[in-house]
Amino acid sequence: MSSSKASSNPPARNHTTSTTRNGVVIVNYGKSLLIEDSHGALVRCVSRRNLDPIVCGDRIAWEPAGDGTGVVIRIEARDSVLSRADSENRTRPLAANLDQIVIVAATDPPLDEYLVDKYIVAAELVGVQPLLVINKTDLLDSSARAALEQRVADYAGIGYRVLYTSAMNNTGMPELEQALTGRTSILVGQSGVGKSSLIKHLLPALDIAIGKLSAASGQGRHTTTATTLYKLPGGGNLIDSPGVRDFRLGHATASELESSFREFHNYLGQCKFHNCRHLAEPECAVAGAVQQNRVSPRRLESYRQLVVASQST
Ligand SMILES: Nc1nc2c(ncn2[C@@H]2O[C@H](COP(=O)(O)OP(=O)(O)OP(=O)(O)O)[C@@H](O)[C@H]2O)c(=O)[nH]1
Ligand SMILES: [Mg+2]
Ligand SMILES: [Zn+2]
Repeated sequence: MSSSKASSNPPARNHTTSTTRNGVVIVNYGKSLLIEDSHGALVRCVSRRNLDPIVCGDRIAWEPAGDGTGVVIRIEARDSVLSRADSENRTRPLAANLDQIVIVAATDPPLDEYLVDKYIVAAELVGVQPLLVINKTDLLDSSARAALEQRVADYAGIGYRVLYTSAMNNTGMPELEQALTGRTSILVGQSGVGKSSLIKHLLPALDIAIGKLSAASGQGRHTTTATTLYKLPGGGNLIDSPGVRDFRLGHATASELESSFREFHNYLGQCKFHNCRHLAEPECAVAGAVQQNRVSPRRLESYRQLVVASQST
């Protein structure tokens, strides 16, 4: 995927004046947003009213308003965008111009493989690499660790990279740092798995208010309220996002869904029915692969749940 900067794009003819500047969106608070200008300065901006929703990571064009703030006048073309469906099934962008989706999970809160699968499908649909990070390994004794590795083996077995970390005792940080350097990554996952804690380790200078809110509320929940982009000291960007209880995929066709399960690829086109959807059809090659232990039954179940969910929308 290209990571070309907005400044290398040809300028659009409309709305461009001599005062137009480039910037990258650091955080969108709703009413206002913070952008980083081409000199690295943070500028508070508002969006021109006719613009589509602006998200973290967007490359934008803006104009100074004269009082130290700015007005975003254009969103540059996106290389990639991670989206979700809202409760009314409208597709909502979450972050743009990503190279990698880092799915953070733990055993506290419990590992939710269906959620992990949905993020992997989202990454496959966006065309960016997923990386699975299992955090809080300090909480696991050797038998709990072995049981967890067994559950995660599905992912490693089909070629997804899995890293084990502990933000508590600093395990796995060099590997994580290496996987993030030079890229734009977003950390996603349930609330409380340790996304912000990992970022704090990677960016010790930043005072992320980890756990303050959870301590105050006693809920341990939603300590991160707005998706925010941080610059990594070794190069690259890391986007922290608020934890979710659920993640609903944006619209995907049946063929997009089956293609997003990479271990199905060898079997697609080999089912008895050319339009087999691998639900309950006879002589389904994907179901056959499950019988032969070549495909995980749990992954096929996730696929089926996603097909059924996409039919009901
Ligand atoms: N034992 C242990 N606790 C951790 C670890 N990482 C984070 N925590 C704790 O888990 C809690 C949640 O951590 P956060 O970093 O706020 O989690 P988050 O994923 O950013 O949560 P949201 O912002 O709500 O999505 C805090 O109390 C952290 O101290 C870890 O590796 N081990
Ligand atoms: Mg957080
Ligand atoms: Zn089939």
